[in-house]
Amino acid sequence: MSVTVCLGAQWGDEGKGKLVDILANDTQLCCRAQGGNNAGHTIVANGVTYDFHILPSGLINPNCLNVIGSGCVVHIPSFFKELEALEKHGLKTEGRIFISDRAHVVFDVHQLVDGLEEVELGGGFIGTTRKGIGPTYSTKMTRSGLRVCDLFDEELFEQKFRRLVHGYQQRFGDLLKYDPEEEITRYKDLRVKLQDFVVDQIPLLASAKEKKSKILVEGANALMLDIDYGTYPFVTSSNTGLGGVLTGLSLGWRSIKEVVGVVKAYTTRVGSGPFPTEQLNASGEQLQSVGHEVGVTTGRKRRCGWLDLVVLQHSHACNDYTALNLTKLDVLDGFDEVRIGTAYTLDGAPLAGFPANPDVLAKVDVQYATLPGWKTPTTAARSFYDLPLNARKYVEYIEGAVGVRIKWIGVGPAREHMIAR
Ligand code: 2SA
Ligand code: GDP
Ligand code: MG
Repeated sequence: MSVTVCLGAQWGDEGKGKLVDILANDTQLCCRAQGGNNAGHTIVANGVTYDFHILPSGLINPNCLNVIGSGCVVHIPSFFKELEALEKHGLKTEGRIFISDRAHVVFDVHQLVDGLEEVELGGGFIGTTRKGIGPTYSTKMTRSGLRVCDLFDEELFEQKFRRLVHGYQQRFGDLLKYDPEEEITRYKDLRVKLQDFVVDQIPLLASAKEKKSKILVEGANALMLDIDYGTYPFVTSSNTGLGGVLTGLSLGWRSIKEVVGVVKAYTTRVGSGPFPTEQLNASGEQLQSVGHEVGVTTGRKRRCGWLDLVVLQHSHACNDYTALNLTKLDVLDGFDEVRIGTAYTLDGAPLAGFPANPDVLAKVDVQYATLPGWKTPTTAARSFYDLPLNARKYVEYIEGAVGVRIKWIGVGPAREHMIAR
């Protein structure tokens, strides 16, 4: 068995879905290990634009099975809604998508609580997607959550679910405007509809191992949103790095052959929290508009800035990438010069490593390298040497600073807009 893991190396939306779709061509199984439908991946294939949230991006390839692993959190009505949208696009998904019976269930009440918790934070709000991700991982950790396997015994489900809701009612009182009966009733139909999609992920992956299948793991969100290594508390509530792959799926470490860090040629972030290379100026606006930087799940404008090598070095230190995919190089085509954050200083003194404290991170000054732009369209390039010299220099600068080979370069949104080196 050989496993390739694709992980976001920055704050998300690097273009993981596109790489996963390309690699799925030669893959038998594509798995999600963590996160829920907070993720958003846009894939342009065969002239069609697909939006994925909880579903793995391997679904576009007709020969690829797809698993939503034990470490994920799933809002079941949204799962079906997304499947139906794909079917409308002509994708045949029957028999190719499975959910682990150990995955936790996101209920509507979790989504309402997500909103209430954001209000509780006042000016310090996280800027979540309000998809109930944080509350569901919280109830997982306090052991009051429900897993997919809990949905199938109607009586026990009701008991556990009412206990969960009761806990929230005690905490929020009248602020929680929610009637559990409607959701309980909805599961009468949903559990029947869901049955064929539920698997014990452990024998499924063990059998893939026996058959020496090629497996892809699609990361959701990204290392800087990791609950332990990201910019806490402005993070999501799962381990988005390599750790989350090992706990979220029963694959074992020995089978992992490649850990690909997906790196956008500049930086974006959605939601609150420090962002040292953010450009609140014309350059930031150019990145936002040329890169069409709008959230796939919430429609929020993404904050934009220059590439940050301190972030990438921290990300590599945590995930130990074996290769990188640099994406959206074409978005820089129109700039006279491009800048790269190379180091942080605090009160004039250089900082070693990436600060854990968000208040420190918010105060750092960034040192930049300025490289000449290339002012030439790159989307038609199909090999490294089709790229203008200054674009190649930009790629090599990043490769040298991170110390990891850039194996793929994205020069446009479609499948064919990818240079493999
Ligand atoms: P949550 O909802 O609890 O996971 O939010 C916590 C933080 O994580 C950020 N987050 C994301 N950042 C980038 N992209 C995400 N997916 C969507 C996309 C986002 C969207 O692909 O565009 O549509 O807005 C994503 N999901 C979570 C979030 O902004 C919070 O900072
Ligand atoms: P993900 O969450 O990491 O899968 O990324 P998203 O799909 O949320 O955001 C990436 C966006 O950039 C999508 O709209 C992609 O279609 C688009 N994209 C991916 N790679 C490239 C590229 O190399 N160039 C351009 N211009 N767009 C790209
Ligand atoms: Mg995304």
